[in-house]
Amino acid sequence: SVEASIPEPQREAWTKNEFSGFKNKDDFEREVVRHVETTLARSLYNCDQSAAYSASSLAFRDRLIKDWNKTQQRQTFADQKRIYYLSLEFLMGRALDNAMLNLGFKDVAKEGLAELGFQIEDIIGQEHDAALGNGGLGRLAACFLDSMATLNFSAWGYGLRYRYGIFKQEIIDGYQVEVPDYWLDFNPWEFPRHDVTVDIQFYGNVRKGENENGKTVSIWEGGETVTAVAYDVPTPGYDTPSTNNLRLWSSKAASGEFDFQKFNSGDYESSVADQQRAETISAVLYPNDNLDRGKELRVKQQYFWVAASLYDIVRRFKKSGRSWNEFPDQVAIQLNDTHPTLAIVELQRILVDVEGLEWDEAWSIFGYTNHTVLPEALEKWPVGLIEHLLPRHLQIIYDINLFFLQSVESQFPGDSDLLTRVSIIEESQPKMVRMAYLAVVGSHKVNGVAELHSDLIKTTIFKDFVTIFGEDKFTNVTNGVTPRRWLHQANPRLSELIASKVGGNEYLKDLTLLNKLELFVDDKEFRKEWAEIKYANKVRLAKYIKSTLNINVNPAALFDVQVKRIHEYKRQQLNIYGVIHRYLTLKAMGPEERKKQQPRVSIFGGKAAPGYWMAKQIIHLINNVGSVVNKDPDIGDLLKVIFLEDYNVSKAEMIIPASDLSEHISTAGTEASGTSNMKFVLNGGLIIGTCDGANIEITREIGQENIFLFGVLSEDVEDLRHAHASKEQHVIDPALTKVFEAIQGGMFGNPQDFNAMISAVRDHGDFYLVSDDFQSYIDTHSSVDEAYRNQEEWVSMCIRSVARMGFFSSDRCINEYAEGIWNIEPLAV
Ligand code: F58
Repeated sequence: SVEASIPEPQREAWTKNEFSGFKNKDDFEREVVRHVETTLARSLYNCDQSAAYSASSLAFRDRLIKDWNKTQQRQTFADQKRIYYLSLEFLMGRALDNAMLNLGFKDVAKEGLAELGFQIEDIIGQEHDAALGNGGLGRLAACFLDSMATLNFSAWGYGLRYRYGIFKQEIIDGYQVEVPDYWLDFNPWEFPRHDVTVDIQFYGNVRKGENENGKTVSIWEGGETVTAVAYDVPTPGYDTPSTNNLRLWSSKAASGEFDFQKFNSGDYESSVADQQRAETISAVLYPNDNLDRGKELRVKQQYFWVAASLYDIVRRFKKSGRSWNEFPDQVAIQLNDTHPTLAIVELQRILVDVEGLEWDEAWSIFGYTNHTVLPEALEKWPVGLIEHLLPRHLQIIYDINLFFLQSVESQFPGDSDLLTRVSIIEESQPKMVRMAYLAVVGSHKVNGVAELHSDLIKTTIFKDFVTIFGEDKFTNVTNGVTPRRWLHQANPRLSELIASKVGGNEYLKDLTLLNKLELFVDDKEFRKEWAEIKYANKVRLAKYIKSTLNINVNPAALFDVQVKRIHEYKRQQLNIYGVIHRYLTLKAMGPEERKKQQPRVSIFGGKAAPGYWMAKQIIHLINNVGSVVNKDPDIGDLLKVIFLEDYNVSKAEMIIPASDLSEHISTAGTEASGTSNMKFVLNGGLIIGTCDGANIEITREIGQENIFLFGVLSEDVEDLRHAHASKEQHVIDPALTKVFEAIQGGMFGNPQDFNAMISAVRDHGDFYLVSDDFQSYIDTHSSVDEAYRNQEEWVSMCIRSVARMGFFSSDRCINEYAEGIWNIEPLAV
């Protein structure tokens, strides 16, 4: 505010004393020592790796916050449109390594730390992942923050500051066990803003009354108030001073909620109950991927976060003194899935009830990104639940629906089936609010995340809406990944080798420059260096496997990796059945023939949602197969099966660069995009995959001769499912039958444990078409083995693929959103 700014005459004293952060190695060391001795109150006699990590992070944080301040000042001064990216998940991973690289000071830090007695890798390894997300959707949000800052867009992320992120996974006796992930003990990357708070209401009643200007409006008087406190996380761009803000809200009891009377009279428990209830809202991330469980606490989280964020956005807008009709020129809000859809309703409430404006739906503010067509993942909330928790919002939802259905009726008179189909309220028992429909009606653009997926939503879940709103409302923005984290940070040696051929690090800001690599595909020396780097990355992973699982794997074997959330649609079961088939085949061979086979290491990783029983059985089977195969003397190095515990972002950074082949094998039409497929190819691995999600566009870019595609096409999936359902007994692929017989014969532990998995294929219609795809999957793996035998050619395929991956940068993706959805230009630095 104006009152808080320093008067002109004293400003010189400020500017001359401005702290500008370290600029060289000596400065850096001084800052680290200062933080160890003062901020941490320790000394050189008491400085372990954890203290060195803390102090290094604080030194970098000091620099970041300077850039952050300047960026915010520049954006405020420019007074242009801002992007607000609303996401319930931001899967950021580690920050220190990223800050060092984006700021261009990793070498300085490395030398400085060495002089102080530490190795930089050890220090980086101390950091706890910021794991505020489930999987692809959350990681996409993190890549977008990196790209928006790198491209100098004025952008804010808004999310929730969960006290517990995604659980940590332990594997005990082959089973997944969940352990809470309390990550906030020491988090140098956030700035609590105890002065930035918003009071959020829940429950209560609605009545008619007068607003501040004497206008009659609906007034909502909440029955419970919870305070949102802002925590700011600076997010630096690469090679630019732009540092954007990720604002995460934390819930606490509204002041005055703590009941001293109860406390003094000895009723301690109920006096803290209110406080606990408030804090519960931001306590924990829901660990389901692609499943909507319809829990009240989840809607509470959503409204709490959306209301606090909108209040903040509106407050910032009003400070500029503009009139409301300029709001759409100043604000673009992207809804990451339907989780923030209540923002549409909340904005309407602010405009109509609080600001007293006329009802107007035609504001082009919201864009909605859809990430799934799976019906079980589409959010629906019981009308009664919304009515109880947010009574005024339910009225507004009914109003939005009424206006919408009236316009549909006038466009298509008499089509009552259509009205029933598209109504935001599903007339079921109980009635439900269809959040995806609300998001479509309330947004000016709806995008899918890969071409196939964007086409599919137009012909399936949103078909009627295309008829009503026209094609233009629906668009595609194929996902991308940030090459800073997923190449430069994760694979420094490859990044350096590439830079030496494509004209330096510029390619990290314009990934299409990778195409210069094509010139070196036939360069023997280059291929050799390339192969050496892959081998070194595999050695590193092999060491990790040895140290965590005590299993020896041969780094010269083909590393075949599938790491992602465990889900039937992603088909880890197809992979493990394939592994069993390979094992049976090897066992049936004579020793001479066996020697000719390509050695393989099958590596799995990923978490199952705690309540997803079938996914947990899949993990169990993988581990059981591993414990049989890995100690079979007939097999030796020919096949190893590894399940890596607790897959997360920082482990992905180690695993992805070490892969020869990765698996992206979802049933066609089920994986909206996938983003790890892009990361694997970018790191010089080939992929085996179905014609699904972004695999299709990867094929278009890199050429079909460089990818191993198999399986049915999405247009055939429905028919196949119908055919299964109509048959008495589903005829299963003969090779798969042998696999099932081995499991049921007890080869991999108690067969009972896997009855449900087998039954899903044999007796319940094989919804994910495991049997239909099995033979072509096995055959394609044979082609992989054959291709891998010719190492020179294999490496050429890898290099060619990397050279053609420019399209999959999240920078391209953000530029497409900026132009096609947000209508915003970057801010000159
Ligand atoms: C993922 N969705 C898609 N959802 O499955 C994947 O194909 C896509 O590449 C990615 O989004 C990015 O677009 C996803 O990760 C979740 O984890 C949700 C979490 C909250 C509950 C519903 C699922």
